[in-house]
Amino acid sequence: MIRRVSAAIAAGLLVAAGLAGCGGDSGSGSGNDDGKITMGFAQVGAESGWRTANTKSIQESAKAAGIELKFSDAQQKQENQIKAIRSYIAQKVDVIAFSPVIESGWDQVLKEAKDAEIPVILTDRAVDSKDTSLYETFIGSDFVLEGKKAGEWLVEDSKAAKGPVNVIQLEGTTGAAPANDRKSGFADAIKADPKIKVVASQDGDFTRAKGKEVMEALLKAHPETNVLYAHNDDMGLGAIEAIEAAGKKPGVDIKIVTVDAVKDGMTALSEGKINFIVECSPLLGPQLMDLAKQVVDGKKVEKRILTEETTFTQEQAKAALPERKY
Ligand code: GZL
Repeated sequence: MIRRVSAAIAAGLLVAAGLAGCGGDSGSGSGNDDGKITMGFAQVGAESGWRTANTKSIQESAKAAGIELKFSDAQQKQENQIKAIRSYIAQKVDVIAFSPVIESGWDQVLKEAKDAEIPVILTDRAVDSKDTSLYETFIGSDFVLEGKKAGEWLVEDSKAAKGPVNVIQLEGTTGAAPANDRKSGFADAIKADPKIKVVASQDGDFTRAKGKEVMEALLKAHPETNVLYAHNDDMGLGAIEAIEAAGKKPGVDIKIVTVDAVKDGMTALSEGKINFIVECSPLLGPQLMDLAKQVVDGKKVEKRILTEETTFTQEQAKAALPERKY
């Protein structure tokens, strides 16, 4: 059964649980002597505005929940995440959480955590392990749906187009769940209109710098391009620099659709340099801490917890920006 919980509701739950829990112990969980839960979190890196906001949400929520957080930044390298998880096992933390930089290669270290009887929570990105007993739950977005939303917008927007709609796709990190799934969701959606064709698709590693570099090269090779689909705002923002350097108007000569809806992306959308953004919420901290308390107390939780998210047009971005937390 999939549970959909908005970050706001979970935050409320968390405060209530925190207040109820302070003074008392954390239940039958294996918390420290003082009943405080220790969490080891192995973060992907700091590659994008989304990741920075995600890290902030996790760190602030741990503090609010009275959970002691051990945190590591893997600079987008799987071997660093595996090292961090092993060190958390050695330190006998109560719970491990991480966002797998890529989907494969986790079974061995997850078995080591299971053998050490330390529950694992996946956040943000998924793993392709067949053995789902290796983790308690996966909390994060439906990336296929995000790609589908981006594709459906382009199909709608291309209805009036007379000629071909030639798309450059800037993919996220090769092997990462959001890259795989945003690509497949988009590809399925654009089948609805044969005018739409992906003329080039390349890994931009979810960063602005790489997005700009790849877009410069692809624009030279594909001058017929009139749409960019970037798997995150940061690559889209890097690509905007390349588009402008090529003397073209982003949002007009080349329409742009991205995923995330971080502040810089939403600002570009409000200025008409991006045309549509599919939201991917980084605010997973409150739900994560709520789940950590439950799994440490030995409670069963849903295997898949989806985060609620929406989409933004230019007008919606203008309205949302003043309140945007990240
Ligand atoms: C998606 C997350 C992705 C973001 C990127 O949940 O894993 O990684 O879309 C980030 O901005 O780098």
